[in-house]
Amino acid sequence: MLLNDEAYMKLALQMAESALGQTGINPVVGCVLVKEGRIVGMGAHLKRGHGHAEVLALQMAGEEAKGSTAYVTLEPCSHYGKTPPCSDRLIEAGVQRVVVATTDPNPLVAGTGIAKLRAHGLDVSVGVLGEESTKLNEAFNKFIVTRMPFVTMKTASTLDGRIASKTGDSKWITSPDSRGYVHTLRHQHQGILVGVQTVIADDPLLSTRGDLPAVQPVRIIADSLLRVPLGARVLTEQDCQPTILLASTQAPAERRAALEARGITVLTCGDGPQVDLTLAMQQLGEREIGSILLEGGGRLNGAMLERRLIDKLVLMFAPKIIGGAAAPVNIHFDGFAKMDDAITLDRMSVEQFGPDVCITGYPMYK
Ligand code: AOF
Ligand code: ZN
Repeated sequence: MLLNDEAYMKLALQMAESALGQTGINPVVGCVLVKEGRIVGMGAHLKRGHGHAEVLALQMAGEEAKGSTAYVTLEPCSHYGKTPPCSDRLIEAGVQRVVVATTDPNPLVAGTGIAKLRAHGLDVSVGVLGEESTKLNEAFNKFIVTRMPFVTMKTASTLDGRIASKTGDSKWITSPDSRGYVHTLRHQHQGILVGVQTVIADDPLLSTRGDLPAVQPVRIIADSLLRVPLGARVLTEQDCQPTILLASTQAPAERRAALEARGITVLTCGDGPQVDLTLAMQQLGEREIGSILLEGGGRLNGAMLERRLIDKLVLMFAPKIIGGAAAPVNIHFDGFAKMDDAITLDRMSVEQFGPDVCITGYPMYK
């Protein structure tokens, strides 16, 4: 490892990244303490309510923290949350220099942690690998400011955008490698959202089933009229996470009562024939679901995109062409009249999983 600021920050970022998916609405944060060319402490925030990265690193360093440099992927906090302020702890421990990747957008912090450190004479540098840290906490960055969940839309389709054949056959479109990545994505989001039609058609379990155990997301179904079959696996197999249904006031009251009697949460999202998706996202945000993986079907994907509720797209394409005017597509909505009106992707990247291509990008709404 090169002995410079970026190398130590990279180490702190790696620790933070490894905790993605297990901190709930909290950010992932890593901290490395270095003194006279030796690493004397390391820490990562692993769970909401548990120790912050800096505190854990300081505990490891003990007396050696005095005179050290702290590399932290997020501005040390300055507020009393579930834990006391990290900036105070760094000051008390006698840390001399603090290198921060990025400021904390939490309105309770937002620069005050850095200001406090400087006011106490610590030398603070900000912006080392800042972009990397911001990307790692993209969900936290949105949620902490807007209280709306960060939504990633994931689709798996043929090259011609079909998510099933004209007869409804969909097993399987993408390769095991791609499906493995999807389980990682599920682990990294607090909730997983599908439309009721997907539940009726596929009876999915909506859990993470990768090679290793993982954190299970809350299962959310957009089901305006509460048509979900009572025998559906998302309702009967409750050993993963709870299931939340998003319904409208038009859903039959007795159906709702039957579901609630089984311990299923039903959120009322508007009075229309279809769920008010913006209201639904607000309500999920109020329940501290800060990140959601949207997994279809095509109509729900389209409706979420039209309402500008999608923050990120992960589009997987298998090298297959199935055709069929009746075959459902990955993103289904009325569409725009002009090419100029199209939603374009920002910061696009392309990866390959087995034979499949995976395009990731951020929609730019006009
Ligand atoms: C840090 N280091 O490791 C983390 C920080 O409820 P609490 O006490 O856990 O506080 C959560 C807030 O603290 C969170 O919204 C974010 O602003 C900051 N997270 N700060 O200095 C850490 N996890
Ligand atoms: Zn803190």
